[in-house]
Amino acid sequence: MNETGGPERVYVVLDSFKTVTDRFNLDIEIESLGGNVLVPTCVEALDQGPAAPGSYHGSIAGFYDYLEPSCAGSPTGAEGITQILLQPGEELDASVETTTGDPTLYLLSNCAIADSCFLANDMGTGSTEDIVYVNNTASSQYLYLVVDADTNLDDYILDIVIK
Ligand SMILES: [Ca+2]
Ligand SMILES: [Ca+2]
Repeated sequence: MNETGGPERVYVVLDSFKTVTDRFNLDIEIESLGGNVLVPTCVEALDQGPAAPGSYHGSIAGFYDYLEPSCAGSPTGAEGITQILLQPGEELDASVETTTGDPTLYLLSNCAIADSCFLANDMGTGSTEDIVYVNNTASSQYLYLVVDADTNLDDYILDIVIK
């Protein structure tokens, strides 16, 4: 990831132990990351409105521990929240990667009420986690996606896919 704030030149090298004579295919993807999509409080998540699908790089350093839903194992670290809007039949695929800690991802139906947590995933003990949810109801749903942990997290990359 280019974190310099300006353009950065890097070199991709194809190397091997033998002389490569065959054809090869090299796939290179360059993706622009959005900024902070997670906010510290329910009120700010409501103000911000639904997150657009995409990949975001931000930080939740300095956020607070307001939410400790039991459905997510009562995570005692600070959390970041973003609103998600799902139309009927749409699927949310969210995944998070953090530079430190052991994140938990969960969904709230009401961002002011921790016990409105209805789906959580804390399968991994490392720095990545993902969650999948399908709106099988007949109406659109406003949900709140939360990145939380037992200890305070810092930088994150959050991918939000809605299909
Ligand atoms: Ca928390
Ligand atoms: Ca985890």
